[in-house]
Amino acid sequence: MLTLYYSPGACSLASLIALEESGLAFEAKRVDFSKAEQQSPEYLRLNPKGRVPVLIAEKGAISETPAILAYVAQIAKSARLAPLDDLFEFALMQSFNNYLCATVHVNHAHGRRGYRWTDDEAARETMKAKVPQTMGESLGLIETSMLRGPWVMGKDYSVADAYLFTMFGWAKGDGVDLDRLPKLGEHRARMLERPAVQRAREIERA
Ligand SMILES: N[C@@H](CCC(=O)N[C@@H](CS)C(=O)NCC(=O)O)C(=O)O
Repeated sequence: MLTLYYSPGACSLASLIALEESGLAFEAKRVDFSKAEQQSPEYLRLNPKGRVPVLIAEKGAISETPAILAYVAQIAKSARLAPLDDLFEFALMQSFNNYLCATVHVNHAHGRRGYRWTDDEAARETMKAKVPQTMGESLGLIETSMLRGPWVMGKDYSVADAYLFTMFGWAKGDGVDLDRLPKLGEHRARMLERPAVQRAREIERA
């Protein structure tokens, strides 16, 4: 049995959606950030990074969203959550997911988690003020050059869609002008129609 540790509103939503899409049996365990549970000794034993998500699989723990998404897609082959038969297309999906992980997510974190990079309060405010621009630019690049449509990889849905949905869900709160991202808005609407997405959001709300 797989166990996913998640926190509502966090990037772990992408992994929750992927697991719901996969049809695999899994348990979702909530990590309460308001109680700093991600820093508890029990949680740090599972994921010493002190972050969500972490997926506990038979052989051990997997952290980092792109790794979890690729693993889920690979072990649930029949759910067709990645272009598993085409190594080049798979690499492109990984390229997309890593852009979300290493650039888009980091842009977002500069707004709420600036203390990771500086102790200087004024510098943190400057970083925060930059978020609408950096998030707007990176999502703008996805809108114009990376999202093939209707899904990220073209006609076939993949775990990259779950990840994009999660990151785009932060855009409004980050002060991004959503009117400039119509394709992403349509992608979000398509995602919201998927039963797996609805179930994952219910888990977050419960
Ligand atoms: N690169 C990691 C980032 C994980 C991450 O930063 N998760 C955030 C939530 S979106 C977290 O756990 N934050 C808790 C904290 O900073 O204490 C991934 O993609 O999984």
